[in-house]
Amino acid sequence: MYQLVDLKLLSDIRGDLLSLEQLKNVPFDIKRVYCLTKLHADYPRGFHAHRQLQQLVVCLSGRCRFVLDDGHQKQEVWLESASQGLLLGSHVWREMHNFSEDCVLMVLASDFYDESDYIRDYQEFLAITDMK
Ligand code: T46
Repeated sequence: MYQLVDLKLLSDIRGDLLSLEQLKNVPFDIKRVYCLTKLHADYPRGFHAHRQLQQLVVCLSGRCRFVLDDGHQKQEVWLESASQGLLLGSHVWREMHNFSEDCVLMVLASDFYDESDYIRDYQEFLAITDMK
């Protein structure tokens, strides 16, 4: 349903440097990068799946909890380090909860933004995963 990818931080006394390269430590061509900032614990996000999109989510600062669902089972993952990326493929319902005040998420995506790739209705998601 998901994979946690180890990402090497180049750390020294000056801080940490994280380098992400397509088809090296990111297993797809990167067409888009977006960031989620100024997040709030009271306002969970996500609540959708994607038909095709692959994404790698990196928590650059703070922490948050992902609830992932493949239509058959749910799993929970905390992201709290830039040294681990959460790899999400298609047909995984995702919810993001419990953002810390300093949480910053960076997401690398395999395609451009396309609203028609989203499944935002949970019943539709269940019907699609049931047919798979
Ligand atoms: C995902 C999770 C982890 C754009 O116009 N361009 C973009 O690249 C994105 C990502 C979103 N949008 C628009 C679509 C909505 O009108 O921005 C608005 C907020 O997006 P959304 O409600 O989908 O945001 P999240 O945080 O619930 O979900 C986002 C991604 O959309 C989604 O692909 O997997 O982060």
